[in-house]
Amino acid sequence: MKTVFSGLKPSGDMTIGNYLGAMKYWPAHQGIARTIFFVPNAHAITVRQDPAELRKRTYDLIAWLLTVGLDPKQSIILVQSKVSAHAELCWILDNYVTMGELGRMTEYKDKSQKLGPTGQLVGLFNYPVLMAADILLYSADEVPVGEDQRQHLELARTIAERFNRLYGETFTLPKATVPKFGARIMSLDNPSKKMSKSDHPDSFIMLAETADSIRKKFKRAVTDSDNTIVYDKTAKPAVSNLLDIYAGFSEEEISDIEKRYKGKGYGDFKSELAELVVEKLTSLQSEFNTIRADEAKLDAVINDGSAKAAKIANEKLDEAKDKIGLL
Ligand code: AQP
Repeated sequence: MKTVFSGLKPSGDMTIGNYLGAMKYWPAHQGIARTIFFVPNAHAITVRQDPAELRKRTYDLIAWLLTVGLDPKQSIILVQSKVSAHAELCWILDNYVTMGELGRMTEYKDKSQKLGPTGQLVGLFNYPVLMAADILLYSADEVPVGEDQRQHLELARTIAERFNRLYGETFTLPKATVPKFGARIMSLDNPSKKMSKSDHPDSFIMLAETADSIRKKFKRAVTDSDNTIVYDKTAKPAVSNLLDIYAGFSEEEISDIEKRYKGKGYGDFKSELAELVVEKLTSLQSEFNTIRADEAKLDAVINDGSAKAAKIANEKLDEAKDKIGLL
């Protein structure tokens, strides 16, 4: 049985980008693969976090994972900081990757430029190595992610290949699986930038966004110059992004949506898109609120899942340590 592994970091409130590019697709793997999903909270601290907020968001995220359909009986659900093997393997793997390779990571380049010299922390630079450790500890075959994470996945593969070549077969080579729709949802006010939960509020829609705010944000979302609903990423990036969001929530083919809006303008399209998203998110939010209210149950999910994960992770860590001569 293949292993499917993925995660979402609690660096902000979940957005529809995180949902359409990642978590929406995860439950379907249950039952047909060994499924492991995690909250990479140690990744979140590569950017300053308020401790109380970080703790709250970690619980929120676990509750969102259960809301979208992950079942702790079928999937291992863990919190990264509860399994110390992640940090330990990261240190080992740090010695099988170069500064040059890490410096080429687009996400590091983007974030470090945005944050300036005081935000260019070693942890932010090293982020892809911790991510490689996360994945390799569980012998993941497939890692379902959005397009933005593909480069990090390739680096994890390179590190695994390098280690295996030196010491013999140790790590499974992971493969990124990227969804057909929603792989890269762009910012609502700048379609050349991806939607990110740590960006400013007008750029994203949170899963917890209120109905009024969803409507306002879509109304304000930038559009392209002509008034036609046509998918063309190069000539019409803003409308194409809205079509991606529409297709992600309605599960329709983009060409069918284009046909329906032929002859109609942006006004109709944006307000109907807003209603579609309001309907979907309102129903998810009501389920989320029930699940989130029972923190003791969330603790049980976290502790049980993290204990199961630690067993798998420690075995792989011991194997790697043994191969390189660490006692
Ligand atoms: N805009 C997006 N479109 C499609 N998929 C996306 N993902 C993130 N943004 C988009 C996917 O969500 C998963 C979890 O990502 P993450 O939280 O671990 O890190 P991220 O990619 O850095 O997400 P954000 O929202 O951009 O967070 P910040 O702002 O903190 O950096 C991944 O599978 C990712 O592809």
